[in-house]
Amino acid sequence: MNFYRKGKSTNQPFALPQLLRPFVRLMRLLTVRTHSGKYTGARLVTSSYSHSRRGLSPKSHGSAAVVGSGVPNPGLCFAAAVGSCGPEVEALKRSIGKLENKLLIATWQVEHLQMHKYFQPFRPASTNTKPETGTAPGADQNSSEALDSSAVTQMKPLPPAGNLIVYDKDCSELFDRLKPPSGFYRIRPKKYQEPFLAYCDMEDGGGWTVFQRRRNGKVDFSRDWVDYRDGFGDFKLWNDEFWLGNEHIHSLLSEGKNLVKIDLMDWEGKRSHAFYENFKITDEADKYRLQYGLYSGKAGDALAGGGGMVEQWSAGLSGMQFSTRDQDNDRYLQGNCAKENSAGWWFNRCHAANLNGKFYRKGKYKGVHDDGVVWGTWKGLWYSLRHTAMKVRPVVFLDVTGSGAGEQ
Ligand SMILES: [Ca+2]
Repeated sequence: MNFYRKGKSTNQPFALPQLLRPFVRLMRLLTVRTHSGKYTGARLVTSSYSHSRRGLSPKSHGSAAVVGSGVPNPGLCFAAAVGSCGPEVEALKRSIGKLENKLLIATWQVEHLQMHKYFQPFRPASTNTKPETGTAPGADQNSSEALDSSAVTQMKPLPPAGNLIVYDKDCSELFDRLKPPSGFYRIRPKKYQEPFLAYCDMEDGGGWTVFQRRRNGKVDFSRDWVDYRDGFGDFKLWNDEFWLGNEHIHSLLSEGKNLVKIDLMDWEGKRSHAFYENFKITDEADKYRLQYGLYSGKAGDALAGGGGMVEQWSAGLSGMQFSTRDQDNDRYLQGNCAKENSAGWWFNRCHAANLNGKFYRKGKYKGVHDDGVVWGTWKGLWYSLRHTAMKVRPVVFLDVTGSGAGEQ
């Protein structure tokens, strides 16, 4: 085996990585302890091998202490006296343990940031809170209207996602605890789960965890199963579009007793909404099947498929599994609704509502399929909406704060 670099520095061994240094120190210490026969303190830790060999005594250690050319044998200490190698060995072991933990956390951080493409550096708090806190009570409607209507130009950075300690299982807990401005925050619906970033809508009564958002058509929603499962989009700016991910949505909604609000806006700035009680999706094994309770609101119950029995039979989404262009779990035998509609969604044969559809840059559209961002009971199947959001909050939260505040 060749442990030496090729090229000009062929006589130089590899430089040891920083993280291995404690191991090397440990090995040196063990060797020195064995050869000298007594613990002589920190001086020996920094000694070279040749230095420490001066203390060698065949009488005290026997021939086993010398290995061939005089290279120390680190195995001796482990074999003979691993428990009595002195407090510094224990200290080194502890520092190795700490370094391993640090490495683990850093690896997790990098993975998390990569997953959410969250490479925005830390911003001072003063630039983050003003847009929200400066809003007078009662003017929320206007400010959010203004924010929405200038969707393309609004590119303010959001509050930083905070440190690694995650206290809140969803945005409603965060709202109760801190009443922060709207933005992306880390939440953890289940204790055993890794935290993830979610957009918290702290207006409209506050405490909403947003799991779907369309704003400007920048993000392509025609994607594969894995993307819809894990989540995609941008998780950084006020108007970023995203799908939180079926796995996250499943854990977020799994306790039931929630209220999902669907916010809609057309290309003239008119808004509407729909509420669904006890919105849930099952796990991946069951293909994230959709279940929900009572509807209320102004936009119509498009998830039920529309008015008549026939429509409900073919377009009602209750009980439907999730489909993507690469996983056809719909009830349309002749084709793949997800492919036809450029979206991952809970398709039947196929739908009267599909908020993940193709983003048309005006309301009415024409096409082979009704593949726009559609809420059929409000604007019909051939009108593609400009803004949508699907967000959830516990039902109990509604009772406490009396919500509904922001609805028109
Ligand atoms: Ca099919």
